[in-house]
Amino acid sequence: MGMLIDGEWRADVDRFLQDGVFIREASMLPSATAADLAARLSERPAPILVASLSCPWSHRVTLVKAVKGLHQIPVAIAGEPRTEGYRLTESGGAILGGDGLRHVHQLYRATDSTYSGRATVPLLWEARSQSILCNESATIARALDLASPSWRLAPGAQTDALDALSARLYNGLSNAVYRAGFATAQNAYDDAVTEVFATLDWLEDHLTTRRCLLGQQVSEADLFVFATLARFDSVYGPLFRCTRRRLVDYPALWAYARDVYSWPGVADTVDFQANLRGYFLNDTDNNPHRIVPKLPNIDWDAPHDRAALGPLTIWRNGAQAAFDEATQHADAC
Ligand SMILES: N[C@@H](CCC(=O)N[C@@H](CS)C(=O)NCC(=O)O)C(=O)O
Repeated sequence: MGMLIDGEWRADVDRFLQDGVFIREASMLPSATAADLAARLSERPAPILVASLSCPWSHRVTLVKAVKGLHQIPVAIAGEPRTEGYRLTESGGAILGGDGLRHVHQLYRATDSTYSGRATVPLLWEARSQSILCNESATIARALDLASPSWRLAPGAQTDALDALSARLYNGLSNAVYRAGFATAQNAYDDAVTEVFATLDWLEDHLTTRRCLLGQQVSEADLFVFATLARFDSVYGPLFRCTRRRLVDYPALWAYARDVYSWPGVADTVDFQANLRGYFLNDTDNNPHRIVPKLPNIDWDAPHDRAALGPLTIWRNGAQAAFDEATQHADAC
């Protein structure tokens, strides 16, 4: 793994575990607010999003960007092989324009020459100031939503409800799969995996009668949970031992995941092979020989048959409006 200590890359410092339980470090860089970031996103040149194809926190942000049609925000991809943490792909380094930019940790050091902490993605990079504006996916996602104002994935009136839902799904599912996968003690694994499946059972129940997490309304919560569901059967089952059931064994949840997958822009953000490689080639604690498994065919394009639960809606100008499934709701930002 490795991380930065006083601005120096230290390969010998590993992920943080306490009594066999994996603890994800909170984003350590100071961040502008989502509203300030949204204003910066309308400047030209726009800040650059640095994201990894396999990382679910990056995926949350690229999903919001795609569904809101924010094509003008450039993306630099950080990907495999992971030497000194996330490495920038050649095209990613070129987009960032820095000669000799190879690693994400260099962006952190440029921002704060004495930074101590993990060099995580996603992040928003501002070329003019040569600094990271934000390294927290939830804030970046809200900023992108605000930057494209004609409709909202996280309307102001619903942010408290969405924050509570996000916290529940983060603790019980999206981060709990990592607690299962990175556990180094049986009881830590048992606790995590119990939470994962209790949360999936709750989602199955909730989504049996609702098209989306907020009823019929498309929201950021659907995109956030989708980033985890899209990795469940290929990665979190086989690699992180979340094996009690598969996503495809949950009729409503699996159909819901395919419904979200069919929304405009979503499929283009998903790279199933990059997900597999990103985890199986780099998590050498769980997969020391770096063998990438062959998986059964999973048909994400199968009809989801969820229209009977009602038409999808969006939050536009303080009211529900139809989500035209064939059109991107793009804004020029
Ligand atoms: N709070 C961050 C967490 C992001 C995060 O943990 N990203 C992982 C990739 S999936 C990462 O960059 N890990 C590298 C490391 O921890 O060294 C967010 O949601 O933006």
